[in-house]
Amino acid sequence: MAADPRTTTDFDAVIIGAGFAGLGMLRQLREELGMSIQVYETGSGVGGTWYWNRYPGARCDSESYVYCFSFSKELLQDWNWSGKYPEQPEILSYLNHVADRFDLRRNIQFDTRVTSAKFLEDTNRWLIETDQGDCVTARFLITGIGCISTGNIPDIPGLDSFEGDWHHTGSWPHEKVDFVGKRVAVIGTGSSGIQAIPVIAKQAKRLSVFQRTPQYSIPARHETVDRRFIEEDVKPNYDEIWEKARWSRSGFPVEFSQRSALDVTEEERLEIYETHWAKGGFGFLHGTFADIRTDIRANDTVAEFVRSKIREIVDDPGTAEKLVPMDHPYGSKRALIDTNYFETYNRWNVELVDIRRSPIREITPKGIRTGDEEFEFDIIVFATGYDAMTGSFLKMDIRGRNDLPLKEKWSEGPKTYLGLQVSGFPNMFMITGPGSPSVLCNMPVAIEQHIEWISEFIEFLDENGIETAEAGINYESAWVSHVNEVAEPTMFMLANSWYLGANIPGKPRVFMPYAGGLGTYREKCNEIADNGYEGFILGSGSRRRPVATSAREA
Ligand code: N01
Repeated sequence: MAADPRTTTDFDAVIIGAGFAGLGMLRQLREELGMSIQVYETGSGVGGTWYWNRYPGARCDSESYVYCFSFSKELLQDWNWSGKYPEQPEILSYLNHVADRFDLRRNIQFDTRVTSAKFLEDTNRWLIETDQGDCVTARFLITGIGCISTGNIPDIPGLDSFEGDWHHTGSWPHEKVDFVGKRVAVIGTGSSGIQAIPVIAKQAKRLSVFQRTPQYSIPARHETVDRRFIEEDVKPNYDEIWEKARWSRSGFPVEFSQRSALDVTEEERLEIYETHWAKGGFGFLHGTFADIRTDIRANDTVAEFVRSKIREIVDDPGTAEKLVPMDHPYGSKRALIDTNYFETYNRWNVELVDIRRSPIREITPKGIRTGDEEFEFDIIVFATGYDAMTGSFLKMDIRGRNDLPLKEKWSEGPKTYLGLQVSGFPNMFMITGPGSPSVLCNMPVAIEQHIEWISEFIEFLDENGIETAEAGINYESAWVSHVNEVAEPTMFMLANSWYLGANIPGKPRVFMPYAGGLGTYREKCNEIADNGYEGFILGSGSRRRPVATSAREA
C-alpha cells in the first residue's frame, strides 16, 4: 500500500489511550528513549477507566498504596491516599497530578478517537486515522485502551422508548445524577453493580435490582487509610513492597496460602474463613487455602461458607435464597469485595428481581417489563459490564500485513504472543492485551511490566538497527495453547464470565487472560528477551527482511 498523501506528521510512536497504560508508556518512551510520541484519547481528560467510571460508589479494590505507578520514588513519597481503597475521584486526581508533574499533556490530543490503523508494508509505518480528521504515520502503534472499556448495553427491546434517564456505569455523566426521591433500577450485579447498589439505595425512593447471576462477595472493610501503616511500614519500604508485588501471582505484595482446605479439620477451616472474612478484602481469596482455586471439593467448602454468610446477613429468607450463588464455584467469576452489599437488601426501599426466573422482556416508556410484572422507573442504571479484552480493539479498523483486519485474525478469539503482539501486525504492541495476566492482577503493576518490557524491546531494536518486530505465528499459536492449558484446571472454566466472553452474545468462548500468575509471566517475558527476543521476527530495511530469529522457526 502506498503512503497516504494526506499524512503530515510521522511519529516514532502513536499511543492510543491516556489512562494508566498510555500515560506511563508516554513518559517512558519520551523521557527514557527520547522518542517523538502522539497520544490520542477519546475522553476530554486523562484517566481512562477512571475518567469514564464516575458511578456512585466507584472505587478500586486494590489497596491504594499499591494502586499507583512505581517509576518515581519521589511521587511515591509525595502522594497520600485518603482511603484504604482508592475512590474514583481520588484516582482521577492522582492521574491528573501525574500528567501535570511529568508534563505529559503536551503530547496528548483529547476528544479524539482513533478510527483506523493500517500497517503500510512499503514503508514499515502505521497509518493512523482519527474521528477528528488526523491522518499520521508512526513506526510503532501502542495500544493502552484498557481491557474493560467498551460498555455492554444489552439489546433489550424498547430502550429507545424509555421516558426516564438511563446510564451505563462505564460512561457515567460528569454532572451529578440525582437519585433522591427517584424510582431506580439497577441491572447487573458484577463489580460495578455491587459498588453502586448500596450507595444508590441510600438516596433513591425505591431501588429495584435486576439480578441474573447471584454473586459471592467478601466484605472489603473499607476505611480511611491507616496513616501509621503508610508512614512506618509502607513509605520506608516501598522498594521491597514493589519487588514483592512484581514477582507475586497477582501484583499484590502478599503471600499466597499453600495450605489445602482438605487437609485441616472442619473447625480449623471455619476458623480460617472467619478470620479472613473479618479482615476482608482479597486476602480471603489468597490467604485462606491454595486449592480453592483448583479443586472443586476445596472450593465447595469456601462456597458454602460464603453462602452461609449471605443467609446470615440477609433478613428475609426468600431474598437471601435468591442472592445465594449455586451455579458456579467461588472465584470462577471476577472475585468481588463489597461495602454493605448484602446488608442493602435489608432496607425497606430495596427489592431484588430474579431475572433468571423471570427474564426482562422489554423496556417500556415507563420502566421494565419482565415475564411476570411491569415496574415503573425514573432512572435505569446498566451495570451490565463490558465487551472485555477484545471489544475496544475491534471497534477500530486495525489492519496488518496484506490488509488483514484484526477482526478477521481474531474471529475465533484473540490470538497473541504474550498478550503483547499479534503475528502479521508488526510493531504493534498491546499494553495488557488478551493473553497477558493483566485483568487477574493489580493493574498498575501489570501495566508497568509491559511498559518496561516494550521500552527495552524498542531499545534493543534501535541498538541493533532493526526496524520491525513481529510475533512469529508458531510462537503465537504455542502461546494461545499455553494460555488455554493453564486456565483449564482452574475454576475460571466453570462459570459464564466475561473472562470467557460469555457475557456477549456470539462472542467466541475462549479464556482470554493468562492465568499462570504475574511473576511466572514476568519470568517468561524476561527469558524471551534474554534469548534475543525469541519468537519475534526481527526485520530491517524498508522491506521485511528477517535479520534474526530464534533457534526454533518463529
Ligand atoms: O461487569 P460484569 P462490571 N441482562 O460483567 C449482568 C472491573 N471493575 O462492570 O453474571 C441482565 O462483571 C451480568 O450478569 P451475568 C472488574 O474487573 C473493577 O460489574 O452475566 N443482566 C452481571 O451481573 C470487573 O469484573 C472494579 O449473568 C446482565 C453484570 O450485568 C469488570 O470491571 C469496579 C445482562 C455485569 O457484571 C466488569 O465489572 C468495577 C443482560 N443482558 C469494575 N448482561 C473495582 O476495582 C450482563 N448482565 C472495584
